[in-house]
Amino acid sequence: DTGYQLWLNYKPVLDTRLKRTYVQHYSQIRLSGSRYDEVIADELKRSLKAMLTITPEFVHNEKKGIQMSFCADKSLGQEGYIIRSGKKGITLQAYSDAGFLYGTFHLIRLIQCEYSLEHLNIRETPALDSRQLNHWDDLGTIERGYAGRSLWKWNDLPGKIDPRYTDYARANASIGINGVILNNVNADPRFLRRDYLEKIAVLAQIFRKYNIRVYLAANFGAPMKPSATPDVMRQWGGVGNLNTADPRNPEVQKWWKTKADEIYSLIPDFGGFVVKANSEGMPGPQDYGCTHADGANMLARALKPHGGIVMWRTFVYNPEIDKDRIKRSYKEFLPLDGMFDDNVILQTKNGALDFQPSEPAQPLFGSMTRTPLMAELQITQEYLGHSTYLVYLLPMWREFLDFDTHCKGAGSTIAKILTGEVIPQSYRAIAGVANTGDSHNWTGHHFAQANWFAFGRLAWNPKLETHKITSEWIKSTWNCDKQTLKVVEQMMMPTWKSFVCSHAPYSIGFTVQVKGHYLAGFEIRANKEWKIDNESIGNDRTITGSDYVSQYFEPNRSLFNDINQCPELYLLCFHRTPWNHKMKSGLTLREELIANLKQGIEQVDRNIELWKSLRGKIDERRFGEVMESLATEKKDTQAFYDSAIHFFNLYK
Ligand code: BDP
Repeated sequence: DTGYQLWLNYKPVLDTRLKRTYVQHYSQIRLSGSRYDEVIADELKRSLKAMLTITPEFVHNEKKGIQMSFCADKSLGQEGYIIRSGKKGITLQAYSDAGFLYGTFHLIRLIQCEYSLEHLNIRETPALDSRQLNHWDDLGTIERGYAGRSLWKWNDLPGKIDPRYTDYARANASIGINGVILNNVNADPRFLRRDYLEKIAVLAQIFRKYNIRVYLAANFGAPMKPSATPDVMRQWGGVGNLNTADPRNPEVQKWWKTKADEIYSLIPDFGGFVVKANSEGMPGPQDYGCTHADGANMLARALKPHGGIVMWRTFVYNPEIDKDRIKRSYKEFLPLDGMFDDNVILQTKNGALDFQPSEPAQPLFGSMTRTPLMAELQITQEYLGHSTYLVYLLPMWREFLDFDTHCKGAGSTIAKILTGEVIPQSYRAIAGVANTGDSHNWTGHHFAQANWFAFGRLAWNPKLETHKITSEWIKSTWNCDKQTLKVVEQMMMPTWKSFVCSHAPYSIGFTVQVKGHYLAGFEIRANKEWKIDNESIGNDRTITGSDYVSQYFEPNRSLFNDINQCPELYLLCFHRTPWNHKMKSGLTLREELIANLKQGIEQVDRNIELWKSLRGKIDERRFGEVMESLATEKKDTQAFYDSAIHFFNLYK
């Protein structure tokens, strides 16, 4: 077993009683006549053959087995479905075509997870409309990608089609992902060139079969001719013929309009653009004295006639805005609230710093009330051990989604903000920076597949229980054996916390080397990005410090401001804390921090033992590969620990 099948690793059902019931129900299937019938039938044939050794019969009128049909329940929307079981069999109903696609994967999951078919009464609608994977792919390589090269074979497209594109789409559809941004936010303008658009159209055609829309990251400087492009874009050059990308310039506006028309002529359901502008050297409207809103609106107007959207990123940290980097994005974007066109949505990272192992939630969530905000999470483990470490990210995302902003009183969690329950959202969306590549198992580490899976399931339903997501991943990826389930879950669940404790404790900020973001870089980061000396450690962001706390609503502001009430997970983000500060554990900060640094090593040691206990229960290849990853993780985590201990011991 190579891991290529991901969680669509259809295995024979071993329990004979269960198998009999499944066979009874799944042998005859009446399709609904939806646009997705072909892929639905394909997936059912493939999965039922592998799991039940049957080939289902697709019938027309029979009233037994599985019956799929349209229903009049409008509240199911574009993608929702109902599954019920009764005496006559199982019904799958939907109001719109895509409901059958997602409902089918649910039906398959019932078998994969060996659920009972009795009294099924399932009603599912996605809490977020747009659930996207952001690929940070360049033309071949992947920025912050740790699982090989890009999945998109640009040299082969449009003529030669890798079967992997379909498998990628199947995997995504099975967890509810319905949007794919094909390229890096540090966008190479060439993706907007005709020859690339033709290649992209082929991918769009494959993905469309699985209800997945294609989007592109657009470079704001694209309309310029190569000789006119500013220094920051020298590495690429524009792909247009203009001397400027000024959003007020009619020629520029026309260029984008024509480009949008061209894209839609090739890809009628194109989703839109994601844009990283005036951030880390990328060109943007501020180069011409215009605001982010001016820039976003100009692009939005080009897409508007076609129904496309602009996802404008808020990841900016212009040093002129504030001395404290963490405050800059909020300060730049909040004054623009209400100035964006109605097809612009701001894409905001979970934290205000940058995808750190732990961070308090970005205070823009809840603060922007007249502009839709979508969350950007990072599935690829840029700051969390790349694809070497086993770190399960679901607990981290849970922490973020459950973060109570208090923007409209207690219970104004980020999850509820995203779903529009707190502030109306005209677009409800979430994106995850993909961790895929062309390695045989897609994600490098077999366990990193779980992060892709969990992201999709969470995007569909941010309230879905952690244990449910985790156990379903384990059962459908590995097997349904009780011990496997228990042991694998035991391995996964503590890893985020142990990683935080051992690599970036109490939300201190960056701790890794500037290049690579993997090896320890305490010396380089400390004093430049955070403070440490013999008395104390951490950043003073209280009211008397940088006053970052004031970007939060009460009571968070006061809680975070008070060293004795601030959640310890965020302590060093908000407080310059004396080493002898008493922690809840009764230990001093120094004692606890030092003791906790060992958690990484202890966790990997425990995981090695736990994994060994599964020998024989897991196929040999994956067993061995995970063992190898754990061994490397052990070595690297030890090296990290040695650097950390050495560093912290300099201050006492
Ligand atoms: C940082 C990454 C960098 C990305 C940037 C972004 O190191 O590769 O380009 O975020 O999100 O975390 O724009």
